[in-house]
Amino acid sequence: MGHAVPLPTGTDPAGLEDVACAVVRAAGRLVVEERPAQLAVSAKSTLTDPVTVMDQRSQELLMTLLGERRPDDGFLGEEHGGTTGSSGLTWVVDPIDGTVNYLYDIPAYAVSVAAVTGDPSRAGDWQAVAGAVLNPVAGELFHAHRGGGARLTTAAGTRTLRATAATDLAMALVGTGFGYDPELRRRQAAALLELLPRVRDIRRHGSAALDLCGVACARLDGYYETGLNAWDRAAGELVAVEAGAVVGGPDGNVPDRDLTWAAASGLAEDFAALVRDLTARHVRGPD
Ligand code: LIP
Repeated sequence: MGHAVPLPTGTDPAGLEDVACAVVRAAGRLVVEERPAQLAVSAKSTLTDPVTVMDQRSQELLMTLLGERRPDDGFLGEEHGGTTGSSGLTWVVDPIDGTVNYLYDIPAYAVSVAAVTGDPSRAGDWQAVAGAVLNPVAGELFHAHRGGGARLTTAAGTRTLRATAATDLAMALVGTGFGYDPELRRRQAAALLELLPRVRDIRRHGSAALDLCGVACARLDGYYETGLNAWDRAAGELVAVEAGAVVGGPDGNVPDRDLTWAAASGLAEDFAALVRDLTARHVRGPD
């Protein structure tokens, strides 16, 4: 989660959480209700790294809504260069996290929005203050603010989230994901080969934001991935920590592109040691 970055004077984390919830709901309605039958797709980093017209429309809507509500804040989104604000807060946005799932109409994608202090372009130099992750098809809204706990709101109501009480790696259900670059995927597969016999099983849902919320709501005991950007993880990390999970990276508690992990607190020490070792030897190491 990075080192503590002071909150700008007058910051209201609970109010920022309400803003995050409101804007992800609006963007969630857009991406579900206006999803065209024929989805126009273009490639980003590789041919398997898509962006759709709905990613762009969702981000434009989020920029507009956040600009109306929080005109002095900065903005950093997956599909758009950042804008610097004057308030000391920046909104970090993934307009559709799990774009491949969205493309295939698999109901496991999310709109993820977080308000952060510090510089979200530099790992470890920012901290989430409030955030929301919405799975618009499942109608599941995960939300939290710093020091305020984490909640899941559905049509049935709102409940407080707690990560699992897991302590045994061999019984841990672990989420992960893979990058868009074939060489990275080869390395991630080599790490997975060693991990799989050491845990109960893995799940690959296709959305980092939902995987981090999965740890928060006890649907996963742990999660790890290489290659995540701030927008993939800013809100989900906060939800996980506020639900009592531990979040970290390759060294200490700072997640970054090399490694982001989250785990139930009783599992965290062993899980962190395992995924750090596998990542260092297979993903970041020499051939
Ligand atoms: C996705 C992540 C997921 C990862 C995918 C992709 P996107 O983000 O949320 O965890 O495994 O490769 O990076 O590109 O759908 O916003």
